[in-house]
Amino acid sequence: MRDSIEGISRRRLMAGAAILAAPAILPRRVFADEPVVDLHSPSGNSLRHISSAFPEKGPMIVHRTRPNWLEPRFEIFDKGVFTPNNQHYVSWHYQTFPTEVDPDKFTLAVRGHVEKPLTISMKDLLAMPRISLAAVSQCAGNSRLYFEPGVAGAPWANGSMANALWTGVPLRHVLDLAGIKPGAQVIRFAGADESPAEDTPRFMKSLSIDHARDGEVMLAFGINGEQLPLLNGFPLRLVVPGWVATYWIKALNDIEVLDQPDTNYWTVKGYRFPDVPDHTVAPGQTGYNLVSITKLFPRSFVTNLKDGDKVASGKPVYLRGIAFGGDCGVAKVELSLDGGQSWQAAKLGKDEGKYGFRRWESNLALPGTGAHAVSVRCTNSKGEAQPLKTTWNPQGYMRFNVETIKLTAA
Ligand SMILES: Nc1nc2c(c(=O)[nH]1)N[C@H]1C(S)=C(S)[C@@H](COP(=O)(O)O)O[C@H]1N2
Ligand SMILES: [Mo]
Repeated sequence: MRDSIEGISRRRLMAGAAILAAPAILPRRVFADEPVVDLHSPSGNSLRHISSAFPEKGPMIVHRTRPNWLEPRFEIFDKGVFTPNNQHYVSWHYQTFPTEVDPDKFTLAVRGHVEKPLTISMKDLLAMPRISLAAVSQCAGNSRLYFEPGVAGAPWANGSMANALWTGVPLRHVLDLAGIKPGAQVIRFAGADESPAEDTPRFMKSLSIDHARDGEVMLAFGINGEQLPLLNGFPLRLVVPGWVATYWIKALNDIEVLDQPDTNYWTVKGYRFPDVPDHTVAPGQTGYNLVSITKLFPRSFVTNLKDGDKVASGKPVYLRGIAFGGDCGVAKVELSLDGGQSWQAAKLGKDEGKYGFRRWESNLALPGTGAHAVSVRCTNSKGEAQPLKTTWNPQGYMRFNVETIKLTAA
């Protein structure tokens, strides 16, 4: 296996040198000759360059170069339920993200309200008990480009999501080694990207102690059997299965057990959305509370055809896609040709784990020639279904409504 997880070593130091050079050669004009993609945003602002210039990444749609906002073309989600590492989207808040990492020197601190503060090396971690599980990492702002009216924030199309087989040490194991003291309240996580300015808060998120000790939250060094790409948090990241990627701290080097609530900006103020049904409000609406985004919601997409495609009439059209349940598995995926009045079940593919993507497929008979709107809906194993009504909030967070594509049969 290329780049085996055990093989995190000096080889990476060599790669590090090349990685360091990459951001420096990425001014806008580099993209002049590169392909452009139209993301069909309802509010304009649809054209993006595609670049293969980023380290360990294939062709990526570039929303911002520094710090990076990169996503793959949506077609790649048709190839299988595991997103290739070189097509895994990239998002960083701050320019201070690491462009070079020496895994021999990298350490993870476990400190604060513990019996025994620890400084753990990658070698130590690689010798600890490990688990693997499939889970979707999705940015809270995935699909923000399709909010109508448009909103501020990273203008993601539908590709700031990825499913991977993650390998790492259960966080519980490391917390038990350090020994959480009685009176501890929350556990806070931070990475190697320091605060970029004195008045700018370091990027940090926290989890309750029970959640952190659930045996699934992990310190991951492996992704689909390889080491983490630098831009995805090499050499170590937090994986919080079923929760939004905001919590999945990259280049994780600091775990702090607090004996009081976490009052840092990113925990208290950042990443909140309206505390109303489906987290959906009308533009201009006021008088609601905000609540922190935590778990993922069910979503589903058609991947083998796209909006506007032409299909042959007179025979069923083969449709295929992916779905995920959020913080539990996919119970069913259904299709509708009448705007959600009636639904027919699609066939589900192999279950690779409840937090991952699940493939679905269907042979759908279109009633006659002309335009047809095809809607797809996922219901998760807790019975939560994607809403028909389009989700909207001023922050552009957590779109999860039923998606619809138009096909023309001729
Ligand atoms: N250290 C660190 N971790 C971070 C972030 C960050 O800015 N710094 N961004 C978070 C957010 S909002 C997202 S969407 C994911 C993106 O992970 P990826 O780049 O591996 O896709 O990382 C999360 N972890
Ligand atoms: Mo994000």
